[in-house]
Amino acid sequence: MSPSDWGIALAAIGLIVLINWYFLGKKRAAVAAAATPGGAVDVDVRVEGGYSPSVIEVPAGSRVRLTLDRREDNPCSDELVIPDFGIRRALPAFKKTVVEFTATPGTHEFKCGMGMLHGSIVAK
Ligand SMILES: [Cu+2]
Repeated sequence: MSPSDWGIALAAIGLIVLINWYFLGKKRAAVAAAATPGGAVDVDVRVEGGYSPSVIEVPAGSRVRLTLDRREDNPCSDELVIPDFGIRRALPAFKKTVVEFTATPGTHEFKCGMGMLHGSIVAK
């Protein structure tokens, strides 16, 4: 292989590493939250260009209190929708909004009002 071939090979490897890091990094966002003795599960979610964490694991049947910390005024994340629980809530910019629901067993999607940002609540 010529030196330029090596350069291309190294660039390709670097790109693969970067892509893996990006996607595997996102999967690591899953948070397993435990119920406190009081009963409710508290989960903090940062809203900024997406939801972080975007996958939230909670015990099935638990009362969940999501605190959404919106750190942007991008209109995309104006609203939070959790269809399975009939929730549609405005998220004021640069404020924290608390949303409560009982997590029935299963995977429940949550998203922005336009359906562009996604996350899920996994209750099992
Ligand atoms: Cu949106």
